[in-house]
Amino acid sequence: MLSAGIVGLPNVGKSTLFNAVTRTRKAQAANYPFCTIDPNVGVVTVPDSRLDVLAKLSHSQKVVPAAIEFVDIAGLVKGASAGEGLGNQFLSHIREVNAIVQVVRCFESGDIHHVSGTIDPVRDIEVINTELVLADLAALQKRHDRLQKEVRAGSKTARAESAVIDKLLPHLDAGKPAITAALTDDEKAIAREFFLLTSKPTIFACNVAESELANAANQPHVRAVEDYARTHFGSEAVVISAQIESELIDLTAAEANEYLRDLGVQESGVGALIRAVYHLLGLRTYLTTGEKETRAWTIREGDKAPAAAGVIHTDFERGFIAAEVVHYDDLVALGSFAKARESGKLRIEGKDYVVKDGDVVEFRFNV
Ligand SMILES: Nc1nc2c(ncn2[C@@H]2O[C@H](COP(=O)(O)OP(=O)(O)OP(=O)(O)O)[C@@H](O)[C@H]2O)c(=O)[nH]1
Ligand SMILES: [Mg+2]
Repeated sequence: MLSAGIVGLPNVGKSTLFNAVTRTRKAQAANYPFCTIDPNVGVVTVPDSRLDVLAKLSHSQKVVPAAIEFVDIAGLVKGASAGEGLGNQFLSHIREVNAIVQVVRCFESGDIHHVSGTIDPVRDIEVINTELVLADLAALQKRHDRLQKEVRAGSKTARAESAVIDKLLPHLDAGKPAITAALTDDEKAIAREFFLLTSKPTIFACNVAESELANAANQPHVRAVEDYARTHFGSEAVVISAQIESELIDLTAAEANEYLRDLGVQESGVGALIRAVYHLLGLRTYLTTGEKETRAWTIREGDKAPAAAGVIHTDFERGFIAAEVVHYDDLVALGSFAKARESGKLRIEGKDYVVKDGDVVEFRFNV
């Protein structure tokens, strides 16, 4: 299962957010830095309103949503790449995840200690990024030095690797994450093998005060983080109040909605965060539906029908014949499979078909 790591300075609300996202109290959240040492891991289902609609249409007995893993990682501080504050050990936990959710403190509170004393989200992001970049620089430099003997001996692969490193080093030296380096697809494939911390897709979670949640889009700290995410990472920021979200855990859905309405908020931010991470990981959902169950299956963007079938069972991929496909929007608009078939929206697709997010699929296979 693909995973997202929750990363940030100490005491910014990472464990609080982890508990909210996983709807548990598994992670200890407390008002002191380095409360978390060992990572907390939890599986999170991806909210998808399409599932209940399909389940109703098919009279399904159960619904199975998609899932991803969240990992709550210890706080990083300045100097982590050089081993400060258990730095190297924490960095290795980040290395194992597929994407990063960087939690940035945007809430003012005299009670909650901030390791740098003041609220300045962009400074905080730069502290974290500097450590990740420095760790990558050290790893690349070491790899570069190690490769030179093979390069001199005429190894083609060593030369290709070394050339990619030569491109990455000045980029990282300028403080930029590896993910924004201009590399060709071939170079990217080589760079993937370096397992760099800054090559992981990253989004930023602005942890705002509960009083600011309703009007967060205009909050200057949030604007600054959004701007930074766009210009430095080509990515986005989501707004969340970890504190409120963690208080919703014990409420029923109706109670939670009422509580949020009182705060002037439409929807809990956790659902939006989970969906954003799912997309950030390059994941897409196709659906199956029947009397037994309605289910979301996770594929990667660009996967073809046989690979998508293989997610259900390897036999489905090996014996793949065809896929009967109708898009969710068409199926719901028309109201039934029979109508979808009549109107030609239910098609038979072959092995080169690229499965789309929201396709409702039935596979034909032979084993
Ligand atoms: N007022 C307020 N307090 C918060 C918010 N989010 C977290 N806190 C508090 O901040 C403190 C630190 O929260 P944690 O979730 O433990 O922070 P962390 O980032 O996991 O900290 P480390 O594991 O030490 O790196 C706790 O006392 C939380 O209750 C928030 O949105 N508003
Ligand atoms: Mg923590």
